[in-house]
Amino acid sequence: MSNTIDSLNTIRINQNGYSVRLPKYIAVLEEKPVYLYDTNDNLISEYQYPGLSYDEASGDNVYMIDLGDIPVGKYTLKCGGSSAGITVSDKPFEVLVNSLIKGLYYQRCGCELESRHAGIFTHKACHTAPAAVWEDRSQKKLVTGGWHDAGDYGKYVSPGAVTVGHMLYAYLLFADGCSDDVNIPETGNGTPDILNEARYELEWILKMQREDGAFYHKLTKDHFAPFIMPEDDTDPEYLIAPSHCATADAVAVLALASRIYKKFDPDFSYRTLKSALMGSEWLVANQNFKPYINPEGVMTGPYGDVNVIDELFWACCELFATTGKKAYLSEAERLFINAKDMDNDTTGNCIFKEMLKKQKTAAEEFRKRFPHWNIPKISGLNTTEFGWADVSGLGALCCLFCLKENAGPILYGDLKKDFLERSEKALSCVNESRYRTALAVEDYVWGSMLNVMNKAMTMTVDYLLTGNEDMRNGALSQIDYALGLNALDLSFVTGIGTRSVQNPHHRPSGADGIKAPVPGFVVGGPNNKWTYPETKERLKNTPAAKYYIDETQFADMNEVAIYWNSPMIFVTAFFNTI
Ligand code: 9MR
Ligand code: ZN
Repeated sequence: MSNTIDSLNTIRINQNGYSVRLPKYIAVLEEKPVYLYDTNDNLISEYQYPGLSYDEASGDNVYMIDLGDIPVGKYTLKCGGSSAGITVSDKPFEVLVNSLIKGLYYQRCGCELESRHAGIFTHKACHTAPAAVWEDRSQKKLVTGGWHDAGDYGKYVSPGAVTVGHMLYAYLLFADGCSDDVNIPETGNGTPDILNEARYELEWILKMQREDGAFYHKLTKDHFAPFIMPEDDTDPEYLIAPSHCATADAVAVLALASRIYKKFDPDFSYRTLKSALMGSEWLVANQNFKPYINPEGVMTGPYGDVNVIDELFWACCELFATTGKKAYLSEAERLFINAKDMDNDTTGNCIFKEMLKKQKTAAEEFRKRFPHWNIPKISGLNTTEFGWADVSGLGALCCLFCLKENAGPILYGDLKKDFLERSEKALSCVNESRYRTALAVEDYVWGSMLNVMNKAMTMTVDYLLTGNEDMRNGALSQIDYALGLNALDLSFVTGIGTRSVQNPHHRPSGADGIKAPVPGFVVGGPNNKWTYPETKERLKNTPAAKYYIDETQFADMNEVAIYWNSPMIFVTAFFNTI
């Protein structure tokens, strides 16, 4: 046995259920028709067998159909010896948005999780001691709060900023889809809960700023904790090295926050803007860019990023949107243009000219030092990327939905064209997969779910711009994938679905003595690219889409992370408005 979760069921469904108003895709792995029955065992429909096709990523032979119009209710699908219960409902996405936001609440650090909010998943206040500055241990600062990043207890500025970015744009674009009451301590305070939860992280990001305006890259111990509860993890924590990428990400998200929170709390809005401006001044005055690498002796997540141009771009877009100062817009334009041709010095009068030069040198140096990282050459900003390393897409959202025509012909017209070209690629990826999964065979990396949700965000945005329903349905298929319509017959979201991940790499889930994992977490998903040797040993030549083990120790596939939850919040909030 190579994989502990091989499924014999030949019908694959969205285990959370289908919307009455949207396509209802299922996948079938048998050369037989499918029958739909109601709860009284009456046959409702028969779906012809259309022929199987070979799915390269999974090695499965499969066919997919849309069940079409079905009234709200519960049904059973049958095919050969397999059966699967499905639900069709009016609002299947609400529970998803809520539990994914609540998942972030469960990551809160520095406070107690009380049973009235956390149910059985309580813990005492954790990581409450002052942290020492790594380079000078005599300097200490109290920097509590924020979310634990993932299965570990580290807290990192860039991943946090990106996660909040997804949530704030979800609110900005789909306020009605961000259902409100998720039962967190702030519930009922007049601010929507998605913003309450995001603010918990923003308050921490504010504390990560040094007096000179720079932001520390991260706040972690020098090693990962064992599988203990967070309050038992009492070894010293450190404020580790300020970085350019962390600073630019913080500037961007704080500038964005300043606009969004203004009507709820003008003081907070002012604080975030002030901090963003201080950060941007530091960036202008300190252009000696060096990609972050862990200092000697630090073993926690690196989140190293060789390119800072996308972070600068996002920051300039948000600063312009918030302050209206033309200089930020011109700089964002120059960055957008220069990214198309980094080899020739088109930087002209760029404010960040020096920083871009340093980035070029650093990229060359890192390509030599770490050839296995496969650092690609920049050929234009990747306007459809929304991950922790490439944030160009967040800048694109600012241009497309906040600035619009005010962004001018380059950052509105050209950027939109670029975005729409890239989203066509996302859709063709969906159409090439027999499971309609937006991953090419080589895309099953550590955190493949980020690739899936990135593409889902991209197609959602394309639909908002064009009204193309193929794009909307492409995005929908990625939600289906995450919830069980996949080669593993497994929901990758804890607590959701009839066959969901049980043993995520998540310290509280492993240490709390409760059998069920903490609910509302998206795991990284199949990964046959950057795997542990023990994983290779177990899975050998298993196809990419099945390269997955639901066991705690396999962080390379089964870890959770805040920035895998948040793009799914964005997409499910959108579908919750339909
Ligand atoms: O999400 C990160 C992924 O893209 C990297 O390939 C991987 C290995 O460096 O690290 C992931 O991030 C982890 C971070 O370094 C530490 N906290 C847990 C994160 C999720 O696995
Ligand atoms: Zn903590």
